[in-house]
Amino acid sequence: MRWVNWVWVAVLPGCLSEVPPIPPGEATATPIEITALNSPGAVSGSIVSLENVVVSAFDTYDETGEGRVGTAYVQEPEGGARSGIQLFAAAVAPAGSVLVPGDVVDVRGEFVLFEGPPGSSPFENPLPQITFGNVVQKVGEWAAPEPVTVPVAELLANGIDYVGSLVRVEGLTAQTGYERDPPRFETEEGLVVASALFVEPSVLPGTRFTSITGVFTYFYDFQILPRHAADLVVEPGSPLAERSDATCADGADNDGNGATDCDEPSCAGLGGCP
Ligand SMILES: [Ca+2]
Ligand SMILES: [Ca+2]
Repeated sequence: MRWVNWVWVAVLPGCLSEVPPIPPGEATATPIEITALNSPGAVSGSIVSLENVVVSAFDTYDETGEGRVGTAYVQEPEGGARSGIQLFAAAVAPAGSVLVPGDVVDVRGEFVLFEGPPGSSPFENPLPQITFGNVVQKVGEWAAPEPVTVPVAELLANGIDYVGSLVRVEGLTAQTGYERDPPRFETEEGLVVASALFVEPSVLPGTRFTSITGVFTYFYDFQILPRHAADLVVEPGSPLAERSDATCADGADNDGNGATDCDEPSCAGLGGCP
């Protein structure tokens, strides 16, 4: 019933909230599955289309101040290994639309195995993506994708199988803080947590996480990209600075110094504090 979706989009310009929900992965024959693009034999440079794939993340966070926004991450509704791919410089229609997790989209564009920035060392693991010139059309809304829980050892050993997918990793401890520069932190377990989509500056060396959820990707090393504060589940009692909207409004004395939220000098202007 694909035409129904297009009719709705056509008659409701600017009213995306009224796009009726459709079950992702169900409506029409799919020209290609993302799992096929993540399998050996996928041909870099081919023009592909995806139908009824689900948005897991959309980058609106400029971590370097250089305009690094606009990449969308989509996956097959069932999720899991090899189910996701990134849409570099996503050209979302209608122009200027912001995608959110759970948006259902059709995509047409050039599939490439990106081998690294021009003039730089080539990637050890070419990164599958749909690149410049893609067209991303929102066709519906569905539940936000659920992450697949993957042991950190499996992620580090077979990371390429999870690139583009929404994953959840349990039992991690920060080895460094989570800052803008460099835009990442590293864990004692060897996983890089990068701040391409979001930063939580209250992470400290020694902060323990019950779990971290995010899109998995590769840029010279494998990285998980949390999307918002809820993707970082901090183990109760673990050290955390109070210097973010989340930690300045949680009612907790996160760093144990006797000052809570707006009583903390470092919370000025954060989390609703004056
Ligand atoms: Ca607090
Ligand atoms: Ca405190």
